[in-house]
Amino acid sequence: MWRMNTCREIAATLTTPGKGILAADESIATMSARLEKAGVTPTADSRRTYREILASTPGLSDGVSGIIFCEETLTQVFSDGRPFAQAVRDLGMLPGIKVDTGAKPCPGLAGETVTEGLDGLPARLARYAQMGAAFAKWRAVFTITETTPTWAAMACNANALARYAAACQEAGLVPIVEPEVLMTGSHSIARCAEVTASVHAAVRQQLSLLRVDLAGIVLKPNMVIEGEDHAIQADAEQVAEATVSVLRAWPAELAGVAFLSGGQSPRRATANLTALQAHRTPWPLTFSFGRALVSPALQAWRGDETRVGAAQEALATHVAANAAALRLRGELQPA
Ligand code: 5MM
Repeated sequence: MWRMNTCREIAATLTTPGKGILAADESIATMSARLEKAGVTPTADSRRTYREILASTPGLSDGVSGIIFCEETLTQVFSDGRPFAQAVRDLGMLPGIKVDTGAKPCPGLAGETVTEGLDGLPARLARYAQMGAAFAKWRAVFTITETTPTWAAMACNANALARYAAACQEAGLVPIVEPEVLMTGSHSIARCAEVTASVHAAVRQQLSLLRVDLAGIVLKPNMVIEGEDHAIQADAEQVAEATVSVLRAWPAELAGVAFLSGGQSPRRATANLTALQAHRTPWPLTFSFGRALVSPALQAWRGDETRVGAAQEALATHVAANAAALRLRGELQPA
């Protein structure tokens, strides 16, 4: 029971009004590719330096409640020798860890993936908790085509997400549950709404079967949005309306919703987050952006130690813009 209370308290902290979550949990492969593209040689130390620059941004905790890292970062230390988890807590934020091992081809379902990482998960979670992690993250991905995602892919991924969430709560870690319907493709916003609703229904069913306490999880969904190759771009009000319509199926006890940015430009992600605040919902609607927050910072830094201040300023600016969007919640909602 104490673990359930712990999870509820951590989930409430993560979804504190006016704050969001920073996703800095790129796998070694993804992070290395992004560093290389920015002209930085990818090594364990350049990945460490980059994450320290992000986490130590002055004032970050004004708009960020928690930071998600990958396992490599959680085993690393700040340049003053403090382990990342400790340093982030000292800075007033909660450290979290991505615990899935990635989306892998799903046997039996040609072209679709299932996210793996369940083997040995309880032992890993106990270790991460001991290292100071307060929460975890697991991401399932779904691609929209004429024939996908199939019910089978939704069922497999929803079951894995629920098993992960149940294991996290047993370990006293809050699970961030991330079912991501990708923007890849030319589908309409209506098709994204239909698929996202089906994915969420599968996830809710599995969470309920495994008795996951919804007050002790954070849902991290995609916004409902057209595919990146679709001819017409929906405006922020349309995205917000479609997104909230799908989310309404979630019960009021859910601790909160923290959106991923999914490849939207930073400007569009913030505009959509702002429009979402005009909707009255029983759960807070916040951000857990990766690229929409960190891409400008990486571009500003490019591995140059004289540009650390510029990188931190870029991150702080984008965090402030999104935190400001959250603070409009009271003002934008109808009386
Ligand atoms: C930061 O990227 C995360 C890890 O991705 P890989 O394991 O593929 O390297 C990712 O899970 C991220 O947390 C979410 O997709 C949200 O990030 P965006 O950039 O979509 O907001």
